[in-house]
Amino acid sequence: MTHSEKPIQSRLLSAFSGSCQDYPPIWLMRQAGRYLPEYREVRAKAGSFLDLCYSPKYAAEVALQPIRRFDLDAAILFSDILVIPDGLGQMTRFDEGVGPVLLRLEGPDDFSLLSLTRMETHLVPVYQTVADLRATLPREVALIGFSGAPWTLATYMLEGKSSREFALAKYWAYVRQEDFAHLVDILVEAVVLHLSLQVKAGAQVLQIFDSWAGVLDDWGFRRWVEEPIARITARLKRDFPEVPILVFARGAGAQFDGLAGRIGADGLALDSMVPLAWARDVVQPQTLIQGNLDPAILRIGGPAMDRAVNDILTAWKGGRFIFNLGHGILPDTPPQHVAALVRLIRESGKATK
Ligand code: 1CP
Repeated sequence: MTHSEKPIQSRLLSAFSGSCQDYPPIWLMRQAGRYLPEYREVRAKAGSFLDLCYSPKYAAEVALQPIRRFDLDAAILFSDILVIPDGLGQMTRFDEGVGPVLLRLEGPDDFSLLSLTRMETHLVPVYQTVADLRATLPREVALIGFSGAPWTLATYMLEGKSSREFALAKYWAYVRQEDFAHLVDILVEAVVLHLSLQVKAGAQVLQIFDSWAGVLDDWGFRRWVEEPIARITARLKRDFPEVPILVFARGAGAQFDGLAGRIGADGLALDSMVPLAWARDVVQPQTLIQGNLDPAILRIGGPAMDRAVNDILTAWKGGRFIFNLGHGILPDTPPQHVAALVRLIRESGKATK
């Protein structure tokens, strides 16, 4: 074996096998983004937000920015969950100060216009970004690929925008179940294809974002969160058994108990509301956990952050975990708070040696 072929296991990947760790690996949801001045500069040059997502040069650049600035254990592909509807042919844009705007799907006739072939072609620049990133990153920094989950994607596709009440999506989910199942089937195929192409391009870990999992009732959670994700992971595990899959089912609450087994995940990303001792006693023996500092506390920094980080480290230190936030970094977070957070995590290892 030549030197260049020698496998260097990243701290993030070894966390899944439970190899003994002095301190946990750390990366942060939305670690690339508006809180970094260098991101805002590239964003201005790229044009629209989707132009940025579809420019391998600029998208790779902004994904690398937090890696250059902070000692993080993973980079995440710079893209968005809504490249799936855009790729499938649903008109999608991001308006300044508003957020995502989609030409909403009104029913089965619209569902049948969505095209996987179109998506595969349209998203070629995204897979190119993955390949460029893997070629550029140091080998100890893992590359995470990602996708939205069918339920969360469907909320945007049916509502046409960010929602608080999900009236339309819930109407389809609870009343028009057969038609909704047809849309979910298309999205299961789209997510499997999207994640498979990212793995083929060089993604080493996958995260599935079901940011709105917590707004469904018990039946809805099983039918529209668990069932589709279980189908996706089964397909990915068949083709890429070595690639760990993390699932962020935000707001799942007591559903986190047993969830990893039911959906075939290798780890669960927990939101900040999950009680630490409960997660340690109930969830961590079942799977690796990732999380769950409140992004608002990262923004505050100082002693409030020291306390919260210490609570998380103390609770989860004995088992498998990856340090992260409970949701994405807020845009007005001072970058020096992120630097201080990474230092705290690294120093936690020294303190216990
Ligand atoms: O103008 C800008 O710069 C837009 C801000 C922004 C950024 C930086 C958006 C708009 N998306 C992203 C990138 C992004 N989104 C990443 C990669 C960057 C990284 O993590 O470093 C990822 C993984 C996402 C995932 C994403 N997009 C989710 C799931 C995670 C979560 O936050 O819950 C969701 C729900 C979206 C949709 C989305 N993208 C952007 C907006 C404003 C929204 C709507 C959010 C909402 O409805 O509340």
